[in-house]
Order: sequence, then C-alpha cells, then structure tokens
Amino acid sequence: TSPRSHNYTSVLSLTRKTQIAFNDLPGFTRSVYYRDHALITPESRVWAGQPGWTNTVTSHLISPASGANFAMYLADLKTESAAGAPAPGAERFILVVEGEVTVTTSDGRSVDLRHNDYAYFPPHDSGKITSATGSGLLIYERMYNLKGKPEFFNGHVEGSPLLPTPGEVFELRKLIPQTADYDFNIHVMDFKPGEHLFVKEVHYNQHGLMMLEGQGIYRLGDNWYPVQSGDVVWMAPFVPQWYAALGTTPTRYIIYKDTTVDPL
Ligand code: UGY
Ligand code: MN
Repeated sequence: TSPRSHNYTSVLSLTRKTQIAFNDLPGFTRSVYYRDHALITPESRVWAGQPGWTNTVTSHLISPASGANFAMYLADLKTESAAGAPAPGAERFILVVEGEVTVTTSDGRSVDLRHNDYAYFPPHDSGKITSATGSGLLIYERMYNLKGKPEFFNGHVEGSPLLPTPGEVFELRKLIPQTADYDFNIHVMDFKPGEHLFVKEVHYNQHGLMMLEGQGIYRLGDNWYPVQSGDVVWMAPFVPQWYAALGTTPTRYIIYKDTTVDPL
C-alpha cells in the first residue's frame, strides 16, 4: 500500500472511534470561568498543602475570589491526617466522598463518618477531623452572618428525608435544618435519565454544585455544558440555570444555596 492510502485508512478509523480521550489532548479542558458562572472539571484541579492541615492536600474550586460568599473545596486526607481549623467565624460542612474520618466536637462527642455521611460545624466549634486510613472530603465553608444558634450535627444522605418538590420531578433532600439559625443549605438532588428542571431558574441565591453521579447538560446563561460526575459548577446570583439528566444512569448532584439571608 502507498503511504497515501495508509493515511486515509488511519484517519477513517479515528473518525469511527466513538470514545475520544479528550483529557489526554494537550491543552484541552472543559473548564470555563466567567463573571457569572464557572465549570471546573477534574483535569483542572490543582492540589496544595494548607497551613494547619496534616498529611492533606486541598483543591479549592470556588472561593470569595470567584465572587462567591462561600468556599468549596476538596480535601485529600492521606493516612494519619488531620484537618486544619476553619477561619475564625467560619462554619463548615463536610461530605465524605471516600474513605473514613473521625470527627470530634469540643464537648467530647466522637463519630466515624464514611461515604455519604456528612457533618456540620458551627463557627464557635470547629471540632477536629482526623483520618487514620485516608479520606476524600467535599467541604463548604462560609463566614457565619446571623444571630442564631447553629449547632453541630451529622447524618447520612439517605437518612435525610425526601422533601416535596411542587412542580418539579427530581428527588430533593436538604441536609441542613431549615431554620433561621442557618444561613445556607446543602441540597442533594436526584434525577432519572431524561428528567430535567422544569423551572428555568433565575434567583438571587448563589450555588456551588458538584456532580456526584451521572451525566447531563447544564445550561448556564447562554451556554450549554455537557457535565458528568466529578464536575463542579459555580453559579453567581441571577445566572439563568437549567439541567437535564441524560445517558443511562441517574444523576445525583450536591448543591450549596445561601438561604435565610436577606437579599437586600
Ligand atoms: O434550589 C435551587 O435553586 C436548585 N433547584 N437549583 C439548581 O438545581 N440549579
Ligand atoms: Mn437554583
């Protein structure tokens, strides 16, 4: 065969390939960063040690530097590791995505948390988080801004009741009590393939979302993004937002929403 026909064949076989490893393409990323939204995909994560943390690296995905009123980051705790304390006045929510941590409060309560367990630490009691065998945590923090009495609690995602979603089809759980003691909530939303948000939402609240399972299309402003498990989305106030779950497996995402805060 001539070199020419050889080239022709290899180009054709590339075209027929259905799975293209975009992540291996130098310089390619699905991540974007705009004034009112961002998509941060796994190949863009940058890990670093943080002062006060032991045997841990973190990757900040959203922070006040993005214009957000909260921080959202992943923490990769190795063996014999410990979390640093949050900034004075900050409250902290953790979800265990991998491995196991032990959480101890200042009044001596101690609980072991595994996959899909979560805990909330009020600003006056950041407790202690340690891991003997390693763990991956998703963490949200914000400066507490109310005069309420938020308290430590922990739970398991599936142990949190399904809530009514009038006019919508997705399944909804809220992991933080809906009282005036708390200035944000963490929702877990489940969609079957083909289900989508009915409201094409525009609202004053901010969001920090992580896709935990599945894949679909996120509309943010005028852009339509294919998203999948591991992707993170920052939504600034008033960005038009809409999601449809696609593919063959259900979508689950976790999403921060600043509630109980006067928008004025
Ligand atoms: O509660 C919410 O604002 C939520 N439904 N938004 C979203 O999923 N983008
Ligand atoms: Mn929303």
